[in-house]
Amino acid sequence: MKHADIDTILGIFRGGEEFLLTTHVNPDGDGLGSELALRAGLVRAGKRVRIVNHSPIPGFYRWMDPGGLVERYDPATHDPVIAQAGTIIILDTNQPDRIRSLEGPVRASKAHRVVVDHHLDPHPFADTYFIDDSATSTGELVFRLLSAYLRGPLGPEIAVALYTAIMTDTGSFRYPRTGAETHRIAARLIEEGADPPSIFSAVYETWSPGRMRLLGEALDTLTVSGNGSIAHMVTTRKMFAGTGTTEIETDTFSVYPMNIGKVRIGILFTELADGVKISFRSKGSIPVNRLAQEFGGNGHLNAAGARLHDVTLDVVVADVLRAARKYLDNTLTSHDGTP
Ligand SMILES: [Mn+2]
Repeated sequence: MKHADIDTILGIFRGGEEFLLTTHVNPDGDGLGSELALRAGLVRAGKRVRIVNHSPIPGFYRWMDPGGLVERYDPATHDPVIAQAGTIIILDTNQPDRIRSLEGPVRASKAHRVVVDHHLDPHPFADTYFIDDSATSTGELVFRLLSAYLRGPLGPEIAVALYTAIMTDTGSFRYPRTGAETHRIAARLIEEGADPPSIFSAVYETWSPGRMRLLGEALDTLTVSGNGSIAHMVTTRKMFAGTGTTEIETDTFSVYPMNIGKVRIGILFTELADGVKISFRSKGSIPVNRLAQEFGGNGHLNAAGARLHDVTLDVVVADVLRAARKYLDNTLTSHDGTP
């Protein structure tokens, strides 16, 4: 696997004409903000850029794309575009199956495939990797790239997109890896036109009453085990139907179990039409990315996820809780060296 330095990526930017950007299924603020910022920067430099995603933009992020620049993948429209793109940049994931319906066409394209990401354990499917798993967010990496590429001011469009990316992936500047550099970048983005209260409000103060009821029902399922160290919650298809919500609206629910003082591992199980999604959180040195890997997922030391297909919720919950208990043993610490 070829890990590139910043100059290699800048060379790819300068040498390219047609770029296609994409991110993971159910895109979050980091995936979308990174795409929109990078698009704006490349367009300013005279490049032709399209953003094509597997999923539509979730409702609470739709304000980020007033111009409708993010296209939803449609084979008839986009397969030729993907085939002809000179460069494809995959943002905020390093696993090809996470781009879902784009995986086949992206793999088949003759384009140069670049991954820009901050997750551990990249899969070898692209041509060039720009990965820093000590970064809070892909937005931080795009900031580094665009600061070097554009030289002058970034401007409000890029600043708002990147501030949103970093704010959402750091849990509003409180998750591990949020350091002085992250705040320096945030300060620069504010100077360039990002307004923290309005961005916070646009992302987080947008719930429907149904989403709040869904959270209430999810909290009702909260169960503490492992001598008080593990807390898990469940959301089901029935809850989504009853509250008029979808699985995307469980985004951020996984933080609630962590609010319990003694809890060191928090798990949210989300029942899907075709399986179960699991979100893991941990405190300290407990490597939930390794716990997630046991179930085919990946992520960071303190935040990770997995998706299982053709399984039932009850069986998954029992299996995962059994596996999670092993990680409470303090001798079992991370091999990946991240703080
Ligand atoms: Mn991210």
